[in-house]
Amino acid sequence: MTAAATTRALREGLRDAALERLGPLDGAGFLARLERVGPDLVEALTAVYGDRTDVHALVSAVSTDALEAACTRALPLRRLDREREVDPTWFLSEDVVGYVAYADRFAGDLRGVAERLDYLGELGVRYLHLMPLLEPRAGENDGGYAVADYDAVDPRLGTMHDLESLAGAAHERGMALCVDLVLNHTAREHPWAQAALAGDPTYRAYYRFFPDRSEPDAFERTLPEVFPDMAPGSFTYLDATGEWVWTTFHEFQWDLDWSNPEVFRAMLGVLLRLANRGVDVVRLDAAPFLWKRVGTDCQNQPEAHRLLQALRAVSSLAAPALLLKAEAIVGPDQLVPYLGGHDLQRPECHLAYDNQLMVLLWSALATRDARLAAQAMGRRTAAPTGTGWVTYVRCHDDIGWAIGDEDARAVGLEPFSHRQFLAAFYSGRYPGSFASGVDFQRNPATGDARTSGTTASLAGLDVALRSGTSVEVDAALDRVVLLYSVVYAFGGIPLLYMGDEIAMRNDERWADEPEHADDNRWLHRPRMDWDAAARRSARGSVECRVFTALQRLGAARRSTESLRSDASVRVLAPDDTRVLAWVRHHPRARPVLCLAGFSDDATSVDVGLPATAGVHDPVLVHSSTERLDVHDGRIHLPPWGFSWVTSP
Ligand code: OTU
Repeated sequence: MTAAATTRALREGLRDAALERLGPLDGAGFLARLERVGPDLVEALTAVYGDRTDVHALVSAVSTDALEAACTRALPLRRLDREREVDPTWFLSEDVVGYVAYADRFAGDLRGVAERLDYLGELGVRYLHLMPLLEPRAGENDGGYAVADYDAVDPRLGTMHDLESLAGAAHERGMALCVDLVLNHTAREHPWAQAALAGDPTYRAYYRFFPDRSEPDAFERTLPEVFPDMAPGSFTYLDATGEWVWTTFHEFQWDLDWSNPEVFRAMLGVLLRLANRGVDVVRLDAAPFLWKRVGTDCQNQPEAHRLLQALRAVSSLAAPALLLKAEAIVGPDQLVPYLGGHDLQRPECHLAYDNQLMVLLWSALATRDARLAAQAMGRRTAAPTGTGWVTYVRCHDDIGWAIGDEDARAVGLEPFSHRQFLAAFYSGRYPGSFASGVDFQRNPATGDARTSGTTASLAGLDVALRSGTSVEVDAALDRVVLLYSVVYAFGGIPLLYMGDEIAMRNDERWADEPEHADDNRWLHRPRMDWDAAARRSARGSVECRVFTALQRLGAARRSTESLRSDASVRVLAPDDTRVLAWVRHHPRARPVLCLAGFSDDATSVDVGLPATAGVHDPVLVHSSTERLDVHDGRIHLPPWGFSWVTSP
């Protein structure tokens, strides 16, 4: 049967139930969506499971799951479904700014977060990502990425009811809630894993067990190690059964076997239940790792994309308001496919992390040279229509120095030594560095090192406060704001990482908690300093300067349609190599030229540059000085300054 014929049969099969249970309007909507996404679903599941299961039965089972989920969806969420079907690019609007926080570290628990929504409102936040909040295993849990129960909230944070109330309170303010879904692995304490350990064949088939080292050895010949230092290897020996189990990350995080269609269905259930609690965006953790293939690095395999396409099809059937966000920290050519930009052009995730921009900005900051960023961002394929990036300066993870070899060579850098330089610079080892981060997971075998540290500390605030000169403090704060200016204007939902808005520095006491002691990423996961936050209204304070600057960036973005996340971006080549220049354009609005000066000194570009980007007689949108400084035929930026201009 063709995918279209299978879809027709499905539609006929579900017709009466949909109309009766959802009512004539929502029922018709469901059937219309089924008609639209059905072929994608059938093709994706056939590609993955066609040779091991009856795909027709599988598709029919998951469509029935979707109908069940649609029927139990609360009225306010069904209303959101309708609104977002009318305005499917709502999340790409110029007024969407994101904020990322651990619920406990930000506000104690979920109720505490609900009480802090006004604070987020001051920053214009319309998208709140709370770090993993489902019930983790006891003890060490990788910051919540080792889930023991997907249907319960971590009791230290509250209950499912609190999560629903928080989502409701957020929606009342036009704010969307993003929650993590850890779908590559479960905690070994999860009931599925426990049943597998006890020998239950159904659940043994949820994971990947090996009787000896032969297959693990074969895989490890091409598998990179994610945590070479704290969790070497990708397999863990089980004393209880004398077997090996696949554990890409820690030994307590067991990789699910997505080649088993039951795993797909079980995780789909988790996804749909989260959507029905009121979650708007699901962050799909470690998405590249879902499919394993011997002889490869077991990331970005075609089947991993097909699985995401299938999840997208079913979720848009059951809960059309829901967005999927890929967490794929991979190279530039592997990244765009997570947004559906591949030869198939199938809907996949709505959002993906722009880790490229993040890494390139830190590189420009260290080298005082924007050419590498321009080279790499300039050749990247655009995000497909209806999708977008989340752009960010820092997140809860380390920075992996993912500079492409080709891009480095194109601007005359030796790739390996440039990555080494960046790790050395940001750990403060490099002479003259302003940064004070630390190495994360130095790998003696490959020489690779990644970096931990907060935005402010990596941008030089600790060093500046220690040396005590106000010029250096100014420079550090200017660097923080400069990085955020790019993230607010380059294209994508800008994400503010908790504490950055008040320039919080490294948490020097990160190792005090024994279960964090071997993971220095906790250096940049501080507890919110509300005393410091209170100084955001004290003029001249560090907190006030950064907080106010971010408010202004948000306000300028909100008033500029060409800064929408789905407006096009074109990178330019200004005559000053320290300046990153790009133009944003939306067919309904005037183009905006953005400049970011990566230098301790003033920089400038030829006054003719705006015209080459379609911006004539430029007027100011926003800049670090709130002025447009044009003289002697050049547009001038102060040290670490930025400027956004448009046509009158
Ligand atoms: C993610 O990161 C989370 O962000 C981490 O905090 C978790 O420890 C990890 O998953 C395991 O759940 O390799 O170095 O391409 O880069 O999934 C962090 C995606 C990681 C990976 C990413 C992973």
